[in-house]
Amino acid sequence: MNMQVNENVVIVKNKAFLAKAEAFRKPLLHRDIAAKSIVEVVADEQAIHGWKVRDVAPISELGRVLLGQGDSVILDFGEHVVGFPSLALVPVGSPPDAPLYLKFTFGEMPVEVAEPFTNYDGWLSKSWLQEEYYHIDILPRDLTLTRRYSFRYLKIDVIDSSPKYKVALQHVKIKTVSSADRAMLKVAPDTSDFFQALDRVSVKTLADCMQDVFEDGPKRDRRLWLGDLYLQAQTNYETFDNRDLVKRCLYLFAGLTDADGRVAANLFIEPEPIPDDTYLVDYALYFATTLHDYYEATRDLETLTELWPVALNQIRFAQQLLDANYLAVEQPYWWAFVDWNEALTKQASVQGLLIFTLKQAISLAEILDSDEKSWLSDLLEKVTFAAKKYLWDPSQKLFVSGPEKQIAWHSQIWMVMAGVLPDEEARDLLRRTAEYSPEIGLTTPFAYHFLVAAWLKVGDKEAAKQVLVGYWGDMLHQGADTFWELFKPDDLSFSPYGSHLINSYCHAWSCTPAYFIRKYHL
Ligand code: RAM
Repeated sequence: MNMQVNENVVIVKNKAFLAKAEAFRKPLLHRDIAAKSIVEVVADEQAIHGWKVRDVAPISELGRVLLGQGDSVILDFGEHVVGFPSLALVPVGSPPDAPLYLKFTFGEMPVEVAEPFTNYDGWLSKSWLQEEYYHIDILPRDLTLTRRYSFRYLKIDVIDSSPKYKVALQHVKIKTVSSADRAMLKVAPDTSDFFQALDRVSVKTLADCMQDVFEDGPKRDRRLWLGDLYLQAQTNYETFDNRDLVKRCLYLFAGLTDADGRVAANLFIEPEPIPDDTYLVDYALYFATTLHDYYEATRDLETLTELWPVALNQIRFAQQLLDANYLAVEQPYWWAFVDWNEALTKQASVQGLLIFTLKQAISLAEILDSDEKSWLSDLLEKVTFAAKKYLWDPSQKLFVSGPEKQIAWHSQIWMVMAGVLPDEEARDLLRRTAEYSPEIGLTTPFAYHFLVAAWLKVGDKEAAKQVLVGYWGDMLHQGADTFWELFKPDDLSFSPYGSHLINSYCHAWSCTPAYFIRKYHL
């Protein structure tokens, strides 16, 4: 053990765990993908963010496109890619008498290559916006970009050459990186064409987020978040089944807890794994649920035994946030995630997730024949009683949350996931909620995932399918070739960060249709 003090938190490094995580680090796999076509982005009110892409010429024409001062070209790679782009630059005209000054702009979505990033006024750092300026002193030149980019569209602007020469581009391609091995991809089930398309895009989303760890998004934040990991791992078992990567991620979190044993909500991976100083109780509980699923998928008793105390500490963390009545207490700081909805009161969701987690922990305690089982069972009884007594509104027949007794979709979903009502009543609850249509609704695929899971839990496959078709299918209709971080069908520019330019459009927590379709044979 080794104690390291971050600005706000003491980190307890478990070197043995970190060494295990390192041992499961594998070299990334590569593919070379060439740009597919020359395109333009045109304004279109019907298209998402107001821009659509139109083919201009096949890529074979690229060598004939001469670019001088102020000229630009947009290339479409035909699919979402993550990796290191390269190209050859050839001068045409007089000998180059001045450096070539280029700008590269990368877009997962058309809007990113259509609108200047100088328009960006969100609150996340603009350094996430993918653009790069290059001075090239010597031509011709084979240029490989040194940063990793995540995109489908690449815009190249010639800011300046000189009046005496222009430049032609050749061999524009990318060396992709991923830890998803396509050869290991399990065969997709025999299902409708539409569900196969959903599955394909989900698998692609997951593959592009599978890097040295399960990243949340290869464009942004490019790091390991526990909530995302929970859903990625589930989808991974049904698709690439890269168990070592899940194991690596679990050991990374377990190797970097704080002095109370809490796992951070996310980890930075380079130059070495570093926990962020953000502790979210729901994300901490997902450590236990991810471990539960990992054991279910692998029966790896050694890992379960080693990481079990870490999982228990996350339950203790949640327990500390309960009041005398065993109710989760809303905190005045960012204490739980649940969804990007500022108006959401998270009490009932966290209460439900704690119950859900306790049930899984008890099943693990049984496997391990652990003495902690009686403590966990006692806690389960108390938090379940509290949920039914204080959070159930018998007049409205809905669960309420927080001091204002807020009615949110999330609270109903999490109480269903918790199984506090018998299945039939839980199904009625979901139907009633759909009719009631709470003002506090879901904003992310992360939250919608649990809606689908809740419908499946109460045995309503049709309703689950409708969410997949209506929500993820809507993204598909809007042109998604990987699923997005944020999607509000009634507000297509929605972003919790103040600008949709910074949203991630290939986001881990959105990859779960493949999980549902494959696991539940939808
Ligand atoms: C954002 C990312 C990430 C998520 C956190 C809570 O930064 O979308 O995936 O887990 O929020």
